[in-house]
Amino acid sequence: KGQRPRVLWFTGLSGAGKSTIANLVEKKLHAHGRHTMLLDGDNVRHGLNRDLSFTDADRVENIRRVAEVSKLMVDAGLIVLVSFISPYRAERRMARELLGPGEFLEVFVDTPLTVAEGRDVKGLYAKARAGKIPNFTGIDSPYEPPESPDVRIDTQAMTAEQAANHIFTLLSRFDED
Ligand code: GGZ
Repeated sequence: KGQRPRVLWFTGLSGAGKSTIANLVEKKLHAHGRHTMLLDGDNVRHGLNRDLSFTDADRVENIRRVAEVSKLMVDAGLIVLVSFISPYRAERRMARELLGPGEFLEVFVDTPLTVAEGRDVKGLYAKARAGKIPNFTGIDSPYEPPESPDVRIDTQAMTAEQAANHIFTLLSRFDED
């Protein structure tokens, strides 16, 4: 259960909690002996995609490469956890279509802008409001929320640990389909 190679694609605003939850899900998968790969800005934007900025075109290219790399990893038998804002519906759809049927699960980490900005753990929203970070998602760059995500996490209604448990349970259930 929960063995099948596929991509768990986390999308949501900066500071929504994507990476925290993805890391907890990965721990659970490891505890159950599964092989995983977690792709996020920390390990991708500093390496493979270090030539890319946050313009519309570069975000599109960021997500395209991440989708292609994810596909290679799924083909290698991994469960891939992808944690990027991935703000555009068209690019998320492209990723879904690139992967095989049932291999792409969209996880919407639904934290409203007011909440993410209110937390502002890294102080990025304050900088963006002050005009020091141009094209910041939610401020002067759009975020298009998923219309029918496979999983929606209301981060105001549950802890990150509860969210991770929920996703882990759903993963085993998706395997039965
Ligand atoms: C949004 C930005 C920006 C701009 C730097 N807009 O909270 P973080 O810091 O750790 O996560 C954000 C991360 C977003 O990169 P992604 O590769 O996930 O974005 S996308 O999918 O849209 O390509 C934030 C930081 O990078 N960051 N500048 N302008 N977030």
